[in-house]
This record gives sequence, C-alpha cells and structure tokens, in this order.
Amino acid sequence: MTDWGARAAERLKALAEASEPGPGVTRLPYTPQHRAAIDILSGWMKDAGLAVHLDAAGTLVGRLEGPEGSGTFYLGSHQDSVRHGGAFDGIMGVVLPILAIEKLLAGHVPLPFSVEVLAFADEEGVRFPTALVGSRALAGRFDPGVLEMTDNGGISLRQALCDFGLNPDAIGEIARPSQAALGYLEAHIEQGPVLEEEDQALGVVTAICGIERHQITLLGETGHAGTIPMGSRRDALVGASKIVTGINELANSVTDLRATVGALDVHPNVVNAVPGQVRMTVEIRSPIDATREAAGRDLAAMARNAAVQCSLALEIERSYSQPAQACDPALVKRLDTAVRQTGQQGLKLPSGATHDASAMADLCPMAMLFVRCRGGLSHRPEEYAAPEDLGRAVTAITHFLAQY
Ligand code: HGY
Ligand code: MN
Ligand code: MN
Repeated sequence: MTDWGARAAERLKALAEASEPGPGVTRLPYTPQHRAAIDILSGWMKDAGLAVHLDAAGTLVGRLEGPEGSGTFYLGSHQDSVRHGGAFDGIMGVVLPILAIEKLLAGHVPLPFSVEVLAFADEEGVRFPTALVGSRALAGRFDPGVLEMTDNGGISLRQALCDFGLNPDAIGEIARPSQAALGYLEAHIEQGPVLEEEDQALGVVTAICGIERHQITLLGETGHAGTIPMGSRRDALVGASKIVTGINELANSVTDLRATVGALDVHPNVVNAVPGQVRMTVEIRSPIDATREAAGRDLAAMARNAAVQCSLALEIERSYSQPAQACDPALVKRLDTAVRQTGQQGLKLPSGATHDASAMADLCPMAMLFVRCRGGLSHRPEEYAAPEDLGRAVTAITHFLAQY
C-alpha cells in the first residue's frame, strides 16, 4: 500500500533544496533555483506518464492526453517562493496532483478528459513588481508591458526570460482555448489558522480576495544630520512614516481590509545623513473590490499630503491588481464531496492569500483545496503541512477527478 503522504513529504523535502542559501526556501523565478526545481519536477511528471514541456512564460506543463476532443482539466500552482519562505507554499500544489494522477493510473481509473499539471514560474511577484505571470499568460490575460519591469538588479523580466532560454515574444501564443478548458483545481496550504483551529485537515475555498500593490518613491534632500536645521529638512523617511501609519490606521478602521508596507528602502541609509529618498511598497487586500479600490484612492491622497507636508517629490504607481474571485459553485460542490470522502467535514472558508487560481478564473471555472498548515504559518521557514494531511489531499484530488 503506497503511503502517498510520505511520498509527497519526501518530494517536497527534495524540492526545498532548490533554493538560495539561507533560512527557509528562496526560489525566485527564472533563476538557477527555478531551473533545479523544474528539472526535478520534470522527472516526476514523466514517471507519472505525463508529456512535459516548458512554455514561453516558464510554466512547466505535464500533460496526460485524454480522449480526442474531450477538453482539458488543469491542476497546479506556483513553483516560486518568497524570500526565506517555506517548503509548501505553491510547490505543494504541483507535487500533489502528480501523485494523484499516479494513484489514479495505478488504480486503472481512466480519465474522460486530458489533464495538465502546471508549475507556474512567478506567482509571488517578489522578484519583479508584477505577479501571476504564467497563469495570466495561460488565461490569455498577459500584459506585455510587464516585460519591461525590472528586478532590484535592473534586469528586466524580458531579459530574465531570455537568459532562462525562453522567448518572451511567444508568451501571447500560450493562451489556452477557453471552450476546451473544463476547470482548474489548485491545492494549497491554508496559510492561516482556521483549519487547525477547527481540527480539519482539508478545507474548500469559497473565494479568493482581491489585491493591489503600489510602488511609492519619495524624493527629498539628503545632507548632514548635524547641521541641517529641522525646519529646512526635506526628510523622505518622515514622509514615508506618515504613509506607513496612515495606511495602517485606515486598514484597522475598515472591515475586510488589510494593508501592508512590506518593503521599504532608505537612501543613503546611514546614521548621520538625512534620508533623501525612500522607495516603498504598499499592498492592499479585500474580498470586496470596492473596499480595496477606495483604500487605494485614500492611499494616493495620503501620499500626496505627506509629500506636501515634507516638501518631497512623489512618484506613486499601482503596479499590480487582481480582483476578488469567487470559486465556481459546481466545482466547489464536487470538491466538497471529494473532501468528505476522506472523512473531513468539508469546511468552507475564504482565502486571504491570492493564488494562480485568481488568474485561471479568467480562463475557466476554478476551485481550491486548502490543506492545514501548522500554526497557520506561511511565508517563513517554519511553514509545515503533515504527511498524513498531504496524503488526505492526494486522495481528495483523486476522488475529485474520478467523479467525472
Ligand atoms: O501574497 C499572496 O497572497 C500569495 O502568497 N502570493
Ligand atoms: Mn505565497
Ligand atoms: Mn502561494
């Protein structure tokens, strides 16, 4: 009897080695670590009987051909991680469906359609100020303008794709025909505490929150910290701090709103010089798009006021946004049945994290299977899902597919 959970845990442990040095997992898109991960995944996909290719956006595709003209069901998640993240976020949603297909084929359960397992290159948007690159391309929603966006080293997404051996100008051709897209299922750790609190290994996602990210640059004037009078300073960090506290107060005062200043870069960042420039990111999330968009407008007003009060020049750009997406009711029902067949209660819950499923919803009906993670921790080295829960998830995915 195969222990599918143990196999999943072993595979995720092996994939966690495809990382930059340092605590946790750091695997950014179009890097040697990305290459290492897709080399490992390609072998497992082939062993499972999938035909493998890397598409122009860097998505690794494993395809099992079904009956002629039967349409395709998609499964998958992202291979990339945040910096010093965990070994489960994203990549678990690639490993589990490969094992589920292996399990179905081992049980001689024929699938009445083609299946593709997808390992998207860049969901997190940590290296470049955009996100969901591969899933948006598959859904036919790729914006070529993002190819000119650059990482902190000044490398453009276009250059990174070319250096990875890909042709950025062919990305437009990978969109899938929606009429043949039967649906998309993404298995993902919950990245929150609800399943653990409710003593459930698995959950069924109802909707995915909307998100927008703003890049802000405040430009003042640096100078000697001991000689410039306070009244004539143009201190960019003082301006930035008004935005940090303002957006935090706003998010604490509005229901269903979350806002985070996750990255802040001070220049010249030395103890005895007035900060002349600050670059910062502000991320806003809500399950209600109107709430999120209103907060985005409030942020812009806040930033303009801070710039005026501190005599700063301001650049603000909404570099990425994704509306809230409801999961497809028919797929949710099918997934609920499959989860219950594993002995779980089929707990329903929304996702405060965003996922490739948000973008795939533009192609076809989508659903998400949540897997319990210890303490709800994610985006940090302690991220963990137990092998027995991974095994339950493999079983739920096989039940989900076998229902067709
Ligand atoms: O940020 C998110 O919600 C996801 O992990 N990219
Ligand atoms: Mn993540
Ligand atoms: Mn994720």
